[in-house]
Amino acid sequence: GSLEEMSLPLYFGWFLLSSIQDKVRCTSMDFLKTLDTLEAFKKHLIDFTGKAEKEVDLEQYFQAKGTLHCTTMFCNYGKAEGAKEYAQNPAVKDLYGSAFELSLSALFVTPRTVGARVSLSEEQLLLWPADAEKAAESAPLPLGSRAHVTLGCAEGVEPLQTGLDLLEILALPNGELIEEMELGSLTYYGEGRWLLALREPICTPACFSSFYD
Ligand code: ACK
Repeated sequence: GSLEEMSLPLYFGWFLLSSIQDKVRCTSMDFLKTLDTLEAFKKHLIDFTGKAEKEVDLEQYFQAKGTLHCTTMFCNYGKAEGAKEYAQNPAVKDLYGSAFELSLSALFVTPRTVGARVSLSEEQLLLWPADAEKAAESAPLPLGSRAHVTLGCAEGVEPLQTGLDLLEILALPNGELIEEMELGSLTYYGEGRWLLALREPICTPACFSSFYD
């Protein structure tokens, strides 16, 4: 009935501890600041601006989107396909409210979004919907490939885009290794798509819970 549907959240996910959120935001800002100054980035500026001569301030270009989290299942209060089944999954019920440690293994930037890739453990994959990667237009990607934390979106872009951008990057066979930075190795995938594989993944405590607007 409709009352039952109402009790489903907007989404389920892991919510980063607030003290770590600041650390992650700082790391991402540092990365954007550095990327902005690289000659290799300037060479491809047109991907972001549409004009070769125009400058871009990446820190201003992206807007933060609420509390940092990694969405497992977007339920849209029960309107999304499979929402009810997900909420009834025994793993979801058992692990609801539990603490986890998430591993952020890469940062990525496109003209639309900036995000962190999340590498899920076997246990965390129990909470991952089987069809999350179906949105990829490429050949199927491994379960959990889409897992991410949205760090910011360009004007007019919805956070839904971040996971799609990540899938798009992961589906590309080979990027161009640009340089070894302090944080890790930076690869360019064309069309303004950049990925920094972190030398040391950022480990962050996170609570598996849900969000109602
Ligand atoms: O950054 P995100 O993972 O992308 O977190 C937000 C959250 O749900 C609330 O909007 C994500 N989201 C929105 N729509 C969808 C969708 N259709 N499929 C998967 N995730 C979605 C969004």
